[in-house]
Amino acid sequence: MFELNHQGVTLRCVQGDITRQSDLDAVVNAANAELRPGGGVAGAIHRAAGPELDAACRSLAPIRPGEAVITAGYGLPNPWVIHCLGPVYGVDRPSDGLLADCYRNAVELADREQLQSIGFPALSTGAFGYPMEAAAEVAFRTLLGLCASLGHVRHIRFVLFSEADAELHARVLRRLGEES
Ligand code: AR6
Repeated sequence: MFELNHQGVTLRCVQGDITRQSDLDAVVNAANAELRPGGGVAGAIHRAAGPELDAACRSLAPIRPGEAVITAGYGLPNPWVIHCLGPVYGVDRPSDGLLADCYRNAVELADREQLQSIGFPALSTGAFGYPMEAAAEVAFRTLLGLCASLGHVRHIRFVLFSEADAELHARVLRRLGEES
């Protein structure tokens, strides 16, 4: 676990499962364009949330790379889910700009909804093939740059599936935090 406080916002990296973060107002889904259950994070979120989530998603789909939409959490322990479509690395271009859009749009949507806490998986780093360290740099640069403008969001948690990914994120966050 690593935590950094930046302009009144706490950024934290933990190893864990995004569907088991019961103290967060919202978790982010690494969605597909149709917002359907799939593999990885999307499969886990839809399994935990139940069929009501799939039904709620139909009227919101399709979404474009970089876009974020919000639904209730249904069977999840969180009241809200923010669904983001990350870029397929090297195919949806510019991949870094579209990945930054995901983080910006998700956290600004949470802020508009007056949510205080949000949890992210490492968007695009599974089926969509984005290299983990480069993705972490984009994520943290984007979020650190937004902290000063957030009125409600106070806690941003990165939930990484493996200990190695959590350590990598902690290292990148520490470095970028020192630079900013
Ligand atoms: N909690 C936290 N992290 C997880 C979990 C979990 N339960 N499960 C996987 N990860 P991915 P993408 C990590 O593939 O690359 C889906 O099929 C995983 O190790 O879920 O944005 C959708 O339907 C990886 O580091 O998302 C889309 O079609 C990261 O979460 C497509 O995959 C993201 O992996 C989206 O691909």
